Amino acid sequence: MDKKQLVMQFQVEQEVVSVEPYGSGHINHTYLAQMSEGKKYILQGINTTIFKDTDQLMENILNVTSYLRKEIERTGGDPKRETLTVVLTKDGKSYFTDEDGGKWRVYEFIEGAQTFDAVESDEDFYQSAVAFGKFQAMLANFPADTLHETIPQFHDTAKRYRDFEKAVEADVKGRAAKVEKEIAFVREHSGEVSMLHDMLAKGELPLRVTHNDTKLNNIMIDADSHKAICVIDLDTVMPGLSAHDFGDAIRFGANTAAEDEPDTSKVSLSLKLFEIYVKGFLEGCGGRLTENEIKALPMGAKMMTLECGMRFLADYLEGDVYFKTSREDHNLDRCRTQFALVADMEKKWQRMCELCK
Ligand code: ADP
Ligand code: GN1
Ligand code: MG
Repeated sequence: MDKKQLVMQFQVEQEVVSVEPYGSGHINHTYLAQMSEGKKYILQGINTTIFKDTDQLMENILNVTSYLRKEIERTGGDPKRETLTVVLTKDGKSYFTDEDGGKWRVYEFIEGAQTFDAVESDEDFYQSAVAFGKFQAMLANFPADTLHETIPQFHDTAKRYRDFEKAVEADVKGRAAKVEKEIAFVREHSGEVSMLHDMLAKGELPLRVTHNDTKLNNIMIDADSHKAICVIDLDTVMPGLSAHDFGDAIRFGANTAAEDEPDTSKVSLSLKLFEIYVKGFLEGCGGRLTENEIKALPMGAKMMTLECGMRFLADYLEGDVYFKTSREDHNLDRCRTQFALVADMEKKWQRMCELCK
């Protein structure tokens, strides 16, 4: 079905004029729909290879956004701009299934705000930290047992490591020989992959409702006030660790190079941005984090970076089937930046820990 027709399956206002690819997410297929009198919508083709149960996925998103909407109203905010609004289909469903089985959803477009693929100002990064911290704080009393696990063991780094080893073993594309150095790097770190989950198992870290994909382009920054107004990409909101939300944001935002920079000499951890994010995140969490959680923040940054690197490398070995790629060796470049960042974090480890005190 043509994209314009898809948009018209939903309870939209005005006639659709154009539908164009939009954004730089790695997972879903995102389009901007322009309507006849200026209104806009986001149309998304849901990646059903990754999110296998669309009913459960959309139930999570409806539950989380309606909970947030009430919290935002209660505290005097504007729920139309501060959380995602799902537009239902004409027959009242949260998504539409096309004739090929493709699943589509529509969101209200958040006007006057934008996402960034790199930090352009310290203040914006600080604001994004406050907003992700606040997101977690707002969901502190959300009934976690009503959430479906949209991707099982999403940030179970030890499981990611086992999956990685399976990909090396299978070597379906015959690429393993080319990446011996990277494989060795992962193996050198295998002793650390279960540290945070072990702390969770021992009751040293609490399980919270977390976002789990806190990269900078999953937050909308207001064009006028430069405040981070809305956390988006809610597909992976699940019970998780605060250190992971903190860490994934550092992995992406406090790297001095892009996630897919081919020249790894440009990669390093900006301690300045790290410090800014610590401050903003703790402020946003509003004093909720325990002493152990604060101590675990540097480990969260390192593990999210290592885990993401392993995932990129496993995907490279499996033939680039998970993350969207737009050039040859794209996943390999991505994995190399992540490992260079882990190595730089190790050099700066003491300072990172001091900054979290
Ligand atoms: P993915 O899971 O593929 O990362 P996202 O949900 O993050 O998909 O969407 C991709 C991009 O589309 C975002 O980074 C953002 O720029 C844009 N976007 C998504 N939802 C909205 C929205 N409701 N309003 C405005 N822009 C949006
Ligand atoms: C994916 O959807 P997107 O592009 O925001 C991925 C994250 C990775 C990230 C790496 C559901 O995030 O886990 O950290 O790419 N999301 C999923 O850039 O796997
Ligand atoms: Mg995204």
